[in-house]
Amino acid sequence: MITLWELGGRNGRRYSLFSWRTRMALAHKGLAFESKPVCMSDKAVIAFSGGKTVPIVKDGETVVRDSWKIAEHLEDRYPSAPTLFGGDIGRGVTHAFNVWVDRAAVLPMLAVIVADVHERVEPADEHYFRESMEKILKMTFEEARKGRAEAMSRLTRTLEPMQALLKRQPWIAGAQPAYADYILFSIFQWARVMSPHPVVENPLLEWFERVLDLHGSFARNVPTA
Ligand SMILES: N[C@@H](CCC(=O)N[C@@H](CS)C(=O)NCC(=O)O)C(=O)O
Repeated sequence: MITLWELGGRNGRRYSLFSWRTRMALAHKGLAFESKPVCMSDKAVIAFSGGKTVPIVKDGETVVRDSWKIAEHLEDRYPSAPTLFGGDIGRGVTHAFNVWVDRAAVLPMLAVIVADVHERVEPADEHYFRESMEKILKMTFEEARKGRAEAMSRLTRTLEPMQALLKRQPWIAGAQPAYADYILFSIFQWARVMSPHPVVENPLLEWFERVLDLHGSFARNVPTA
């Protein structure tokens, strides 16, 4: 049995974008797992991992922290299950895409949804979440709310290359979905779970719906905003 430690929000929401990458990777590989929701501010429960972030996976006796390392672990440990990367070159290119999404797209999405996320974190996390996110964004949540339209334009500009790509091929990974799709998907699922405002436009929206349908609608049927 595989155990996944991840952020738990109000009403059973699972809102860590990085853990959505892991969730999708596990579903892609056909692996069952047990979810252990944790509070962002409670570092004691995840101290066993040697770090301060989730997702963390325990697979047998092996503990792996960091969504990218977890994806590599699953690919290496379960080579006969459907591939996440499609070989060594695919692994390298997917890693490049992982770095691009983390460096270019995560903060623009955070700026759009942060105040909505704050309303849906566990009460025990409200203070910690506000303090750490306001520091990262260098603005208050009140300023973030006021600047939402501008943040949305910045996000749309950032994602324009992906809009163009998805006019030409059905999946980020090409002819079939793979881990690269789950990397981009994670930021939209984060918004879907924690914000009532729509953030996805066509053709990204059609692609997003296709990802939600994957693996028996695994990501569709979850608590959302
Ligand atoms: N590079 C890491 C990033 C993990 C990460 O930042 N996780 C967030 C939740 S989405 C976290 O645990 N934050 C804890 C904190 O900020 O104290 C990964 O891909 O797993």
